[in-house]
Amino acid sequence: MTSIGSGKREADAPAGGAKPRVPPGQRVVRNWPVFTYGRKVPRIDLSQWAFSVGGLVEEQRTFTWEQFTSLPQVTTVSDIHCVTHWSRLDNRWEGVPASEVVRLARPKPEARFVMIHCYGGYSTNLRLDDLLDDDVLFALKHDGQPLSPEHGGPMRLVLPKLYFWKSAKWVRGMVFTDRERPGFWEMYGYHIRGDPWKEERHS
Ligand SMILES: Nc1nc2c(c(=O)[nH]1)N[C@H]1C(S)=C(S)[C@@H](COP(=O)(O)O)O[C@H]1N2
Ligand SMILES: [Mo]
Repeated sequence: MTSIGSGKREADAPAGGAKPRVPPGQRVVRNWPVFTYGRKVPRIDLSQWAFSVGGLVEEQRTFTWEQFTSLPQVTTVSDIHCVTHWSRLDNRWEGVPASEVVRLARPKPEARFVMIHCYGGYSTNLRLDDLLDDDVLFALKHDGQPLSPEHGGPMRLVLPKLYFWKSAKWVRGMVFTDRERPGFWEMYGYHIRGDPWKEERHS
């Protein structure tokens, strides 16, 4: 699992073959860049906001903002690794564990993949087992503040183990499938999985 509760350390590779803190080809930044394809920030009124879960599940559901924010929440601390070579360490996230949403949806046995859909049209594909890691959450807050609109507010996915393009902003839906289809960046040549430790940048 990726650095839940990890302390502050320098980016250098420790001696003796232990895993370095930062994946190959990454540079640590202190600020938090905004990366949005097309630069348009969707504005979603909370009274209109909805998150729907469908596809190969036993329980198709649509959560209103009140319903979603009433689900159990957790706090995690994890690192961001963007495929454009910047990393931001020790981000404190609060939100609903992805595993909780999956548990409520009860995927069918053949559902091994998920497509995440966003307000504004973005999408990204994931393996269900990657979504189920216990540091993966649908985040509502970052470093103690509600997520700002440009960083995906009111709610975004955070999946620290993969490059940050997988951490979809302004999530509005999740569809379970039995076959893997490419999402937005994956169709334009980004890697189908995107593990930063293996430098899975392009396909
Ligand atoms: N909906 C949506 N989610 C998105 C993107 C996007 O353009 N639209 N960009 C992705 C990319 S490429 C990155 S690096 C991160 C950037 O998140 P940030 O702007 O909060 O740093 O969001 C990811 N999630
Ligand atoms: Mo990115």
